[in-house]
Amino acid sequence: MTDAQTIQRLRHIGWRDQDLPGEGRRLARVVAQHRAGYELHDGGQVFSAQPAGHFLKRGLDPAERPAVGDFVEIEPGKPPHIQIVQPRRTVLSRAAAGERYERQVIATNIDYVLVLTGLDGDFNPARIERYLSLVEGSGAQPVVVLSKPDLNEGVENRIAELKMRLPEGTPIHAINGKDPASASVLAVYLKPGDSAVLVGSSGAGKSTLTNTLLGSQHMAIGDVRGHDSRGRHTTTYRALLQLPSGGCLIDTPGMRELKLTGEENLDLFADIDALAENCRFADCGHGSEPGCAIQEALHDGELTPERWRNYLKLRDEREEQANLLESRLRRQRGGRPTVKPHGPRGSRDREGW
Ligand SMILES: Nc1nc2c(ncn2[C@@H]2O[C@H](COP(=O)(O)OP(=O)(O)OP(=O)(O)O)[C@@H](O)[C@H]2O)c(=O)[nH]1
Ligand SMILES: [Mg+2]
Ligand SMILES: [Zn+2]
Repeated sequence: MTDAQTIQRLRHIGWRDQDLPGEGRRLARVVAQHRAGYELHDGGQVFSAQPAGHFLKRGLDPAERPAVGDFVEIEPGKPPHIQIVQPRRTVLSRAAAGERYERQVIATNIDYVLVLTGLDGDFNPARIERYLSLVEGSGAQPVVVLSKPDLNEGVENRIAELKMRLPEGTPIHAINGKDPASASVLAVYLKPGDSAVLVGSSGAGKSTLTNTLLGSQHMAIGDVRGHDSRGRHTTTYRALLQLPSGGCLIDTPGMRELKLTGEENLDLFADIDALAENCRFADCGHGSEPGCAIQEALHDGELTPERWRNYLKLRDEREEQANLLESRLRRQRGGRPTVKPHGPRGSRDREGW
């Protein structure tokens, strides 16, 4: 097969470059990761592969291991082995839950992050802000998608509330995930060559929407609990699927915890930083100081207490995580082990979130 033919085939699975990386190795995209190994797609077929030994070394930053969305070079064999991860165009990550600082890659080489929230008991603007903070550093565009409008009467009010609260220009769509006509507004994010990842709480309707866009019942769907709209963690692994539209969509398990990595800019709250510039004292604590612009904005209703609290929470968390990241990098530079030895499952695969 000529390079042009290979590129043509890889385009079906989201390859964007005009060229192939050198060496003539076979290239494929990671479409799923299981405890037992990876599933790859080369634009023509799906096959299983194992990571090469160097990806399993202790102390290796888990973010450097192959992740769903990656284009990887493969060494043929039975099974084939992933040798090299191609440079990532974009990366969406979060910090893993637990004591030890660790970045966990959610998806790579994506153009859009579809942040899905149910308009039922799942609706939570502070959580959407948290997602958007994580998306900021990824290089991908955030799109807020509100599911289950058919279960809620106050849809317009909730959209208006979000429009006020989120940065201008953030796309917000309310769609019934079960209805193909309704879901078709997302087609602009799923054109041939585009890749998008769906994130959101368990039960938000990620797999329902995936199936609707796919036109088949590929992913399992689970009920939500009546009293709090929570899902049952039905999806347990990330899966990249080719859509009939020509785009690629990654469905993910619902996330329980969404810790910042410390690399966020929190640009989403730039208006609050600008407000604080107007405080009379440069070191204003925004408490009872005279001439505090934040207190004034809270008093005037220009800034809601809820958003202010969320900003403080995310800012402190970002700070704390940035310090942990910094000390981790310092240790790495010093050449000492960066993490305590742990079992083979410790950081390799933490699905189930
Ligand atoms: N009425 C209504 N129900 C929906 C909609 N979207 C999803 N659901 C229902 O919500 C429940 C959860 O859907 P799933 O697609 O399994 O949710 P999920 O986000 O994939 O959940 P996890 O895999 O657990 O993370 C199912 O009962 C769906 O039928 C919608 O737009 N309207
Ligand atoms: Mg699911
Ligand atoms: Zn102040």
